Amino acid sequence: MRIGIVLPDITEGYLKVARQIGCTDIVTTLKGEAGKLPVWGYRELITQRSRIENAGLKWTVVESQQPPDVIKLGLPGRDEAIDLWCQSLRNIGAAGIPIMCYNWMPVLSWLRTSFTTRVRGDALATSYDHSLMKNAPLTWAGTVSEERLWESLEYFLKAAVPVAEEAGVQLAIHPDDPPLSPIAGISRILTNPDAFQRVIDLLPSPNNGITFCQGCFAEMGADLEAEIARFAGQKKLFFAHFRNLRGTAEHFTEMFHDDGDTDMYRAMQAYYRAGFEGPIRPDHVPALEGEPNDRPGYSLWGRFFAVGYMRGLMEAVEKGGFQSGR
Ligand SMILES: [Mn+2]
Repeated sequence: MRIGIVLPDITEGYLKVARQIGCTDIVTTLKGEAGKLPVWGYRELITQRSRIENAGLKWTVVESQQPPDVIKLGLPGRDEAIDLWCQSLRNIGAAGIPIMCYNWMPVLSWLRTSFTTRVRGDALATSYDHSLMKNAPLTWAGTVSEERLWESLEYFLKAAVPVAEEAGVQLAIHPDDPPLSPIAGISRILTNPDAFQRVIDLLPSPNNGITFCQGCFAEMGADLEAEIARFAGQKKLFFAHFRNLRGTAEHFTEMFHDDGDTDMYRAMQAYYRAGFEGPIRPDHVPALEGEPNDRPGYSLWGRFFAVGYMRGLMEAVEKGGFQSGR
């Protein structure tokens, strides 16, 4: 298993720090929105890859190179947008970056109702309270049904998966966060473990798989160990987000990694047992005292703490022994 990290920027200094705390992989994107002009250029990708590799790290995952809403909502113009997105995908593959993490949440993306919820020591965490979204007005997209989103996803996969196969890129779909449907009139479809099986079965391919966002699966109330085994067992778990929280999909707070409802040791054990060897990164973390909370969930010190905790868990699992399912 490889520990990846999202950095505030791909600078020499941040790359050094990533190595110093024991990360091996970088999860990042390029500037600009995918599926729109300009397409991500091959040379731009290569120079960024070189910058990361020259610092002793590996660029394993592109996240989030989102298909734009015109694709997710199936609006006129989606064919052109898919063509552009696939051009970027080809360049990503040609540049040797193996995994692309994307989601199917149009308009709202990941959603919280607070970025200032107090957790341990008054660190600032993100939280979601569905009761606060009950009166949310419709967005510009109006009402969007689940059927429409399944149709648009299938349409997209039929175009993108063959390109991904040719380009040698694994497409890893991320769950809806929170996994509730609808919110503000917009349905969500990746809200339970079986929905991921449906995506996998829609277009069976070694390049069509999932991002196992442990936080979202926990919000779903899923049996994490069973689901890790289920998807890793099919070789469809390409990338993992390691996250802890307290509560349910309707009302939860994102906690420090060692302070939530999930037994993180058992979760880590499950990845090992399933033979997962891909990249795993700490997901949302609280902002600590003394650092800005301008990118909620992505503050730096909280992530450093999470990486140290993950390395501790990995050492514990490795030394404690585990039964490999391989
Ligand atoms: Mn996630």
